[in-house]
Amino acid sequence: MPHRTQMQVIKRRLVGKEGTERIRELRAILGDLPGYRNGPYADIRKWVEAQLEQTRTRKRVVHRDSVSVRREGAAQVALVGAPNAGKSSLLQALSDIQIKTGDYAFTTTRPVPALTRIGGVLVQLVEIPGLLEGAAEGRGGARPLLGVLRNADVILFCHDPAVPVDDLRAVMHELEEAGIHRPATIVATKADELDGTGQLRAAFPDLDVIGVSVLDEASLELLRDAIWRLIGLVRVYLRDGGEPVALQPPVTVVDVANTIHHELATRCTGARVWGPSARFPGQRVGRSHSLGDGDTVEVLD
Ligand SMILES: Nc1nc2c(ncn2[C@@H]2O[C@H](COP(=O)(O)OP(=O)(O)OP(=O)(O)O)[C@@H](O)[C@H]2O)c(=O)[nH]1
Ligand SMILES: [Mg+2]
Repeated sequence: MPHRTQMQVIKRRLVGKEGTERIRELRAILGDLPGYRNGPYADIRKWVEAQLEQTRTRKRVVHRDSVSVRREGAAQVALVGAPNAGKSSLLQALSDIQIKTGDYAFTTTRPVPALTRIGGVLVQLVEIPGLLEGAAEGRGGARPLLGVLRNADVILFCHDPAVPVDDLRAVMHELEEAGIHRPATIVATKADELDGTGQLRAAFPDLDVIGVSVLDEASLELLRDAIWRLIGLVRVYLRDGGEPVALQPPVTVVDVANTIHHELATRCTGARVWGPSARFPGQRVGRSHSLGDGDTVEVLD
């Protein structure tokens, strides 16, 4: 095979391959090459070896930065705040799954995901370790955490009112520097010890503040409601049961039918509705009726 063609074949073998897969392919290519010390084949060998080195470096870099969290559920909520603010405790208290916090005690650079249900809809919570200081300038190895935050739909700023509000300001400042703006609420944690809502409202007049204690189930329920409002999706329950659907507003009867089956969306004539958007329980509405959060529908065809 002429060496030019050989080069094309090699490049084609590498298309779309990254990381371990690319390394494996490059090794195989090296094995296939004739072992001339000079001439075009020696040049090709040199090129492949350089590629191998580059790919290895790239793989290491990607690895170091990959603290990413696989998205699950209808939305992702990031819990940020200074160390000891009570983030892990909140995550535990809100999630269905028991997280072994001990497992993460010394891996503080890793975000911790947990799933919770809010009104039946799965929502992912992610604790961001309190290491954000200097993150925007890439200090403290916290830069990848900003990447995780960029993926989040909403942010809960967690703050222990027993410590100065400047700690929270510092965290907010990092997000500001990084250009990360998300719908957010401040959670004044450990409310059983100290009611910090007044102090925090005064310090951050633009944000909602909610006092929460992990010992007080009612406060956790209010927090769930607040999170759902921040997320801003519309939950619709189906009359015959099953998982509720969560959609970006505005949500019509057709949108809901579409989540069940495309055909149903085409042929549906309307729905019967119970809940916030219905004038009375079981109201008959048309295809383009705009549904509200918490509605229950029976799609008619
Ligand atoms: N009284 C009371 N203590 C709490 C509450 N929430 C958390 N704590 C305590 O606050 C301390 C810190 O809680 P964590 O949940 O570990 O805080 P964190 O923000 O995850 O801390 P780091 O992961 O170290 O950044 C622990 O000793 C908790 O028991 C609460 O609602 N009430
Ligand atoms: Mg923690």
